[in-house]
Amino acid sequence: MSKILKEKLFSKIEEWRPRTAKLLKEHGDTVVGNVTIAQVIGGMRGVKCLTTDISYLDPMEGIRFRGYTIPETLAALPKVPGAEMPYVEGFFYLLLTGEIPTEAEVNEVADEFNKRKHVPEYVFTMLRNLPEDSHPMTMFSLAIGAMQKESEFAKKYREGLNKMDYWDPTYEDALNLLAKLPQVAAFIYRLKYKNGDIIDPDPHLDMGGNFAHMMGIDKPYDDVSRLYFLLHSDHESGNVSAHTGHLVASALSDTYYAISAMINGLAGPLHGLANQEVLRWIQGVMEQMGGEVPTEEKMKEFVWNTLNSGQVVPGFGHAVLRKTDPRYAAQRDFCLKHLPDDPIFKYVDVLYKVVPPILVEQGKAKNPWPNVDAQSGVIQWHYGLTEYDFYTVLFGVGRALGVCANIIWDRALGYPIERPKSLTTAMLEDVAGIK
Ligand code: CMX
Repeated sequence: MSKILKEKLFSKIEEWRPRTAKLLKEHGDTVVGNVTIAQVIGGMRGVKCLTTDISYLDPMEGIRFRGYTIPETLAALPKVPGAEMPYVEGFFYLLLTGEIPTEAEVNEVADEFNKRKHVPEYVFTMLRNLPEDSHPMTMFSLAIGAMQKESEFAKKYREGLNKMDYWDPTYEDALNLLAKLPQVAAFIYRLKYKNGDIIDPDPHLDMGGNFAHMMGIDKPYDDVSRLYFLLHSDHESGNVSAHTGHLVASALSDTYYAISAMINGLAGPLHGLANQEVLRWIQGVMEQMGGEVPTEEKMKEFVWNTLNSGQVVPGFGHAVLRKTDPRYAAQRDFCLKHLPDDPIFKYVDVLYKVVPPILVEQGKAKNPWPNVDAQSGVIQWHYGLTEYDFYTVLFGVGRALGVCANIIWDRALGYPIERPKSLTTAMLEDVAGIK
């Protein structure tokens, strides 16, 4: 088995360890920020208490993966021959090492993924035996949890593992799991929506190409998949899915436990499930409109009805971003190029015009602009994936890339078990000076 990625990663780990050690040893008491009562009660919004080098989210600019914006990432990475989009495998190399891989390095990682992609039969048996109306995210989380018995980390830990070596079996677990996720996801889709008519993987295809093949969807769905997995991979480490993965792994629960938990966090409608909610909401509007694209006036009415009934407008707002999400913009560019006349894209475009001013007028949302989920479902629908309950599974395959990279680095840098402190209401009243 070729070792280029692992050796490169280890050289980066050796470079990084003294930096973290120095910060802790010589600057451990330096204050990073204060925490207010609003932050304690309000979901720790903006509290600077995590660290990651995989990606950074600027409120105005959006995400950078290892310092690269989305357009820079797409331009710099080696492309799959005949495709517009880069290899997902090469993108994972970038997340893990911070370096743009050469063609040869990408091929090596793609090879590595290919060798590890056999999904154990018991996963399929278990999925077939779940209730038919199980949500795809439940099926995905359970499938990942079921594979925990394959964990190299758990095995090595039981045998006695030096803390300095934790990262090694974590890396093995991460690659073993990531290589299998596309097939597990495609299996869930075809089991649930295509009468179990399963398509076997093609050993000659890259991750995105193979996923499209196993879904049974023609080109350019391979590029859609590559773009989708890349865009959804990482959004620094405070979001619910990334933070859940980090938190669970901090107890030295292995990658399978951590990624299964990550999927559960992603399944909430305020987080990843918003992509299915957007399509569900638009379908509701389309039904009422008899399929016609509504005027801006009519759309405003639908948006206000949603707000006035105490619901959120899915696909808009963000806890950190204060501008249009560049992940939204990248998908919009794709729509303008490949599906400009799609009726749902037209709905999404009208929403882009009407929702932000309404959210500003309502005066509650700190960010009135669309996020990644506002635009992602329309592309899936266009290529025939109309079963929107499945959309968050796609987000999950992508997010696992970033969270796995983070977990490997967590173990490499020896981050401890996470354990913040809680206070009682009476203690907060005391701090506030309330008698
Ligand atoms: N529609 C209606 N109200 C919204 C809103 C939206 N799209 N976005 C924010 N608000 C409301 C909040 O519910 C909150 O109301 P209350 O004061 O009544 O509780 C108020 O505005 C302030 O919220 P905020 O500080 O701007 O936003 P938060 O950091 O609390 O929450 C998020 C962020 C994403 C959960 C929120 O914007 C939201 O619910 N958006 C819709 C769901 C969505 O698209 N989620 C996906 C986000 C991206 C992802 O993780 O995949």
